[in-house]
Amino acid sequence: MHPDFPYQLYLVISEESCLHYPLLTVAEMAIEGGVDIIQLREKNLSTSAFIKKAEALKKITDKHRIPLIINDNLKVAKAVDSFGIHVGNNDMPPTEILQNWDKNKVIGYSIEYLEQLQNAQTKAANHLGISPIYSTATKTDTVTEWGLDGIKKIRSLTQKPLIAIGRMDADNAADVIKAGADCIAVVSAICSAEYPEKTSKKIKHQIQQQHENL
Ligand code: TZP
Ligand code: MG
Repeated sequence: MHPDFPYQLYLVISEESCLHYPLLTVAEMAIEGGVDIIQLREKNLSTSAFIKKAEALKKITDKHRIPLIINDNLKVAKAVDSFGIHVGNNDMPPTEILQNWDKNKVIGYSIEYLEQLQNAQTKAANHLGISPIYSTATKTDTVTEWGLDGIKKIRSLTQKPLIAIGRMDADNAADVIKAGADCIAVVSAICSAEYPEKTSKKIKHQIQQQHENL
């Protein structure tokens, strides 16, 4: 476990990705199964609807004492006083967030190109998403597939906490941790599962077992 990011299984959730139960139900089930940080990623909501959903989800994350991250909307993040925010390469840059939000807030930044590791945005971020490890139908506007070699490469170039995202599941989680990721972020494998709690438990078990082996 990375000392600056003590979370191993990161759920990235949207209403659209939840197939069998409403978002709040999936979130509760996933937490029961071992998810230890949650990001709300809603791409098609108005800011006011996004805030409403974030408020409802924050009640659950607060109850379970786990951090809530808001995807790509500083207004929403501020409105619900979330633990942090996650931004991509084409979103509000981390340097700007630093200037406009409390200094104790946590900023995640997605790495799509190796060159980003040298920029001021990576420096300003607290942790990095490696995006995507494998191509996925959940996000199609991506640049490359990092694969395990990409994780190893990025691991050799930065000490920051690394979160692997993109088609992560119980079958590939251990290899991704072994390659150098600190945490696994999941959308579909959990949100579209018939038993989100059971699936989360399985993935968490794979991650923990691999961390113990390292
Ligand atoms: N960023 C890179 S891949 C991705 C995001 C948000 C989606 C991952 O979704 P899934 O369903 O876990 O492959
Ligand atoms: Mg984005």
